[in-house]
Parts: sequence; C-alpha cells; structure tokens
Amino acid sequence: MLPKDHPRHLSLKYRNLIENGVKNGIVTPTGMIAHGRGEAFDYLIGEKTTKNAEKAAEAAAAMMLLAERPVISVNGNAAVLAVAEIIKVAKVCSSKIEANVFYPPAGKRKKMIVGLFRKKGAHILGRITDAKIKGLSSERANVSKEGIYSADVVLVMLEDGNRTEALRKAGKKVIAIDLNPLSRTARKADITIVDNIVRALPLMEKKARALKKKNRTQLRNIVKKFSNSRNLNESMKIIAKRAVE
Ligand code: PTJ
Repeated sequence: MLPKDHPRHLSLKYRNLIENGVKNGIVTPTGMIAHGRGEAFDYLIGEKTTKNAEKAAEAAAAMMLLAERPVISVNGNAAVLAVAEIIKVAKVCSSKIEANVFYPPAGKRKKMIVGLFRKKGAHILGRITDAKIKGLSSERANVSKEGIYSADVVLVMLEDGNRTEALRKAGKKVIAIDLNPLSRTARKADITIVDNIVRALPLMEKKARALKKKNRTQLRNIVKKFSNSRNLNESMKIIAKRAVE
C-alpha cells in the first residue's frame, strides 16, 4: 500500500504500475530502465508541464485533428501508465490505437495490451499484423495495414529513434512524447512534446477539445508556426537553467 501523504506519492504510484506491469509481463523488464531515464529528465524539467511543452501539445493536437488517418502507437510502458488518457485522446481526435512493441515476447505482450484497452471498452489494433514498415529489423516493423501502415500521422511515446526515422521515411508525420529533448526520437519527430505522458496526454486532449472550434486553415497555421528544433532548444535551456539554480 502506497502512503497517500508521501511527498513523492505520484512518483511511487507510477513506479508501482511499471513494477506490476513487469511482474505480469505486459511491460518488458527494460521498461524499468526506460522509466528511470524518464524520471531523471522529469526531475530536471521540474516534474511539471512547461510553457514550452504546452506549445508543442497544442501543435500536436492541431496536427492530430488535421490528420486523415491518425494512429496512436502504444507499447508496454504507455499502456500501464496511461490507458485511460490514450483512449480519451483517441476519441477527441478520432484516432485509431495500435499496440506495437519492441521487446519479446511481442505476440503475448501485444495480446495483453489489447486486452487492457478492450477491458476499458476501446477498439485497438495490433493483435494481427499484416504489413511491415520498411527499414526496421525489430518487431516494431510489424504493423496493421489499416492502422500504422496506412496512417498519415502517428503519435509515439517512449520510443527508440529508429522507428521515428523509419516512419518519417515512409512519408508519415510523427508526433513524439519524450521527456528527453536530446533523444533521437525527439530530434527526428515533426513535433515533440517534452513532458511526461501522464501529463502530456490529458493536456493534448484538452487542447484538442478547444481546437475543435477552429477551422482547418487556423489549425494549419498553428502547425506551420511550430518549430520542433526551436522548441527542443527551449526545453534544453529550461533544463540547463534549473541545473545551475
Ligand atoms: O514495450 P516495448 O517492448 O516497446 O518497450 C519499449 C521501451 C520503453 C523499453 C523501449 O522503447 C526503450 O528502451 O525506450 P528507450 O530507448 O529507453 O527510450 C524511452 C524514452 O522515453 C527516453 O528518452 C525516456 O526519457 C522517455 N520516457 C521515459 N518515461 C517517460 C518518457 N517520456 C515521457 N513520459 C514518460 N513517462
């Protein structure tokens, strides 16, 4: 039982979700390392959404609303940390959701991710894969034809850089949520939200709801005005400033 009055209650809660996820097999053991890396960067940005991340979340929501065939890609960590939040973003952005993992046993783990989403009443692809993303030798290459394969915009989180590169090469726009502004995923994506997925997803949902009142030209302008490299540099400055304070 996690003490509710503990000053780091939330952090303990998320660790617990990852730990239980590893125990039941939905999260790969390496997911713990990825989570720890995320915690370190979260600490450096102050464990709160920065103005900078808010700008990126708005551009990301606009891009999702403009998309013809948006897909949210979900791996083990994302599933246990934010199943409800992912479903809400998918609903407001009329997006598909697809399970896609890097580590084995991929079939078994994807089945568990699909089960988790189905239990919450959401439709999710990925159990059956009938297409491949070129240029990837990992399990991440195996995708659903009606999902990631034919998507025009893919939202990824807790990713390795290879797939973002391969998705971009396949002509897709990529939105990443990644606490590390230096990661290859962050650098290669069209839009990167440097924030924890547990905060970034509800923020995206809120932004998308507000942006639904805007027309397509207004949404396009929001996306056009956004510069990922500028936004990532701003995130680096926030981290550097906190480090010398
Ligand atoms: O479920 P699988 O098999 O697909 O496994 C996926 C993992 C997460 C193990 C795999 O993709 C991996 O090893 O990821 P990396 O290379 O460690 O990258 C994870 C990135 O996500 C790092 O840049 C972390 O800083 C970042 N990160 C970790 N936790 C969060 C996060 N970003 C946002 N929110 C988080 N909660």
